[in-house]
Order: sequence, then structure tokens, then C-alpha cells
Amino acid sequence: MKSLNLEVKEIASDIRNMKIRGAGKIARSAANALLVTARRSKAKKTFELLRELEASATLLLHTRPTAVSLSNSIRYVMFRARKVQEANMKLEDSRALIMEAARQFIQNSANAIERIGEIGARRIEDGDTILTHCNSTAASAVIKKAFSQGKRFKIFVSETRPRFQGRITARILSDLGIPTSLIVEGAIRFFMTKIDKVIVGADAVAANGAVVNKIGTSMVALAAHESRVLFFVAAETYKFSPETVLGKLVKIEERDSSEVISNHERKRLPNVTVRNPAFDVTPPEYVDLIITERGIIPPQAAIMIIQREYGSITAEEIEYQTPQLQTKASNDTTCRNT
Ligand code: RUB
Repeated sequence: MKSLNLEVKEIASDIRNMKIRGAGKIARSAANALLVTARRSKAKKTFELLRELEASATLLLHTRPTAVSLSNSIRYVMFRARKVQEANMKLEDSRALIMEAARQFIQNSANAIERIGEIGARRIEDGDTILTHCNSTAASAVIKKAFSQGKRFKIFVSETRPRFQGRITARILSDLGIPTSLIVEGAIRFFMTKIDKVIVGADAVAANGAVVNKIGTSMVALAAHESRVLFFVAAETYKFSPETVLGKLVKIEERDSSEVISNHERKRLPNVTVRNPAFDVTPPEYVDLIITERGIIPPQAAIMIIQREYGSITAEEIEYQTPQLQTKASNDTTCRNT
């Protein structure tokens, strides 16, 4: 741990403490942390540089267990880094190649959001009333793009307890001039009959098309399903989980109780257990479409995206590529992916 670069430690800590948040941003920051590791490394040999990168990757992988984007961004860079070692490349060439891989991931990620905005905006119509939950760059990209094309619609945003990310979305969208209503989660079903489309982001998409996103998303999906309201997910392909092809479950991060109730208040409830899962799982039956940078797919086609992006990945390859994923963080609860 001591040998880790301070900047890398700071990035990891910012991800853990949610100064850096949202699955896409987490992934780009993780790639950037590997880039910083390579740039600042004082290693004299390629294998030493690799060891430093592995240490950074291990630290980063433990920060937010649910964001598959994080492990996929690390996999993207580390896969190329390990190839460098296999090819016996010189230190400076290796460093340059690894830094380039990280830059590529960051650029691809930015392009993906742009493309999702363009593709998803086609599904928004004049006069729509749209509901979104939490704060998703990908979902917001669709809404922003449609608005910039001259379409006029209204937005409902649920405030998203306990961290109120919905308020961020409400500010961003209302600042653009989009008529925005902020509601509490408890009011979602009350308003659902007025909604035409729901659009949310994702932290992970499982091979069966189940979507892991901010806690409360599955409740929104249930209410949308009941009212026959379309439910769209905007997700870059690096949020699809290759591990789930092999039956692995996406871990659901459970965060500190102080996000729900202050420690002071909690002392007044000595016999109460506070639970704070950060994400939940929306079954594919409740998802109409997933908007990716490669196009729009039904959730049942998630497996095809995974096969296209990752090929036919074997258990050994997953262990080899991301060994730390197998370690269970102490505060995670494993959850069914349906
Ligand atoms: C954020 C969240 C977002 C997804 C997608 O949770 O659930 O909907 O991460 O976001 P948290 P994006 O605030 O706990 O990180 O589209 O920006 O990747």
C-alpha cells in the first residue's frame, strides 16, 4: 500500500466516498488512476511497472463493488498491460502503451455517452412527460440531446434518498430550461399515470438483461410496468457484466447507516437496525429497451453485447484478468440478478 502513488490513493478514496460517483465517471477515473500509476512510476523494469499497476488495480476494485464499469475499465487497461509484459517490451514503450490504453478507454467512454444521447433521443417525442431516477450521465445525455434537437417535454425527477442525486439531475435539467418537477420516491406511483417514459442509467447489466441501478429503480420499474409506461435504460456496453455469463451475481454495495440517519439520531433508536443498500436489481421483464452506443437492444439481447465485447470468456480468464473481483468486500450483500 505504501508504494502506491498519492494521487491514485486520492482517486480511490474519492470513488469510495462518492466525491466521484456515477458508474461511467467511476470507470473513467479508474482508467485515469492507472494512467497516473504508469506516468509516475519509478520502476526500472517492465515487470515492476506491472506490479505497481496491479496494486493500483486492487485498490480501485475494492472501492465500489457494484459498478461493473469499474472492473471493466480496469480489465481494459490491465489486459493490454499484461500483453506488454508477455511481448517483453522495453519499459518506456510499455509505459507509453499502457497510458495510451487508459486514454483510449476514457475517450471511448465519452464517445459512448455522446452516441447514446443521439440514439436515445430518437425515442423522445414532443409533449412527452419523462421520469428519471438518481443522476445518470447516460440517461441525462438522452434527455439533453432530445431537448437540444428542439423537442419539448417535461421531466419528473425522484430525489433519490439517501444521497439525493436526483436533486443534481433536477438542477442540471432545469438549468437547461426543461420544465422539471422534483418528487420524493414515495410519490412515484402517484405520478406514474402522468408519465409516458421512464429513463434511467445502470451500474451493471447482467447477461439475462437484469439491470442494476440506484436503489429504488426496481420500484420505479414496477410502477411503470403496472401503468404500462415504457421503461428505458441508457447504458454503455462497458457496464455489461461478463462474469454474469458464468452465473456470478453482481454484488450489491451496502453503505454506512449514517447516510440514512445521523449517528446522533441513531443513538435515540438503540434497538433499530439501519439498512442502506445502494443499488437494486430490475428484472428484464420490466425493461423495454436498453440504449447502448452500439444501438438499442431488448434486455434479452444483453448476452449478445457481452459476447461481442468480451468474446467467449472462460472462468480462468476472469480469474486471471480480475482476481480481486472474487474477494467479497465485508459490507456487500450478494443479491439475485433477477
Ligand atoms: C449512481 C447511479 C447511476 C448509474 C449510472 O449511483 O446509480 O444511475 O451509476 O450513471 P451512485 P452514469 O451515485 O451511488 O454512484 O450514467 O452517470 O454512469
